[in-house]
Amino acid sequence: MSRPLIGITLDAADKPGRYELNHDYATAIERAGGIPFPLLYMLDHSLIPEVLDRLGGVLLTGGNDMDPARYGQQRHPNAVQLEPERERFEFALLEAIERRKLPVMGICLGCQVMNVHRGGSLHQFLPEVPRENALEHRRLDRDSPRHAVQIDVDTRLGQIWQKPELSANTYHKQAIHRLGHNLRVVATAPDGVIEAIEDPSFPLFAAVQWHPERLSDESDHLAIFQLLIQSASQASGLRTQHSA
Ligand SMILES: [Mn+2]
Repeated sequence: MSRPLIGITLDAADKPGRYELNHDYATAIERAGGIPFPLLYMLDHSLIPEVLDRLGGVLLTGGNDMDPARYGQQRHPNAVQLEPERERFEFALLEAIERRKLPVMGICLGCQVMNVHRGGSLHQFLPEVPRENALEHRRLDRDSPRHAVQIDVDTRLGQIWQKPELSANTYHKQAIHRLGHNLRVVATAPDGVIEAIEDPSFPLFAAVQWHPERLSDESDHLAIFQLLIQSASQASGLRTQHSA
């Protein structure tokens, strides 16, 4: 059976007019059994359906902070603006992904985009969010920033681990506040911060707040990409049957 093609969203490079992608995302997709395919945000949005026709699934990658006007807030002084062309593309892409229920996995910013697309909101700066036993979710100067996440194993994403807790890395200052429509929480940090979500009514519409692509040599984190590849293979198989 051939490997499914998995679209990966790109970030803006520091130099204007260039795209950027950390190798880790593509390596993780390849390790998990897919073929990575870059999704260029300067693409004419009317071509999105044609691109999605060729893909088995999509990975929404990390990045800076989206425009908080999308969830009715003013920008926090510590928020770092996401490239607006990328932001517009990702919301248009997600709209088209949902329309055809294409398998999609979000990472970090991707998780936040999926929540806000469904009408949810974000905490813009976690260090200012009062909560018990607050953890530091930003990288700061630690070499290997990690915290535990508690898993709801009775979920599509949660069942891949078959255990109630795992160790995740953490590089974010924003996180989900109000959950979007039809989404449920899959994992939380010990201080209550939402670390993974899904829409149980889709073949795969799931996201994590941490960066599993940097840990794809650990089976717990590679499993996230394997779930995307497995869902993409099933979706591609169905499509081939229908067009046969
Ligand atoms: Mn975290």
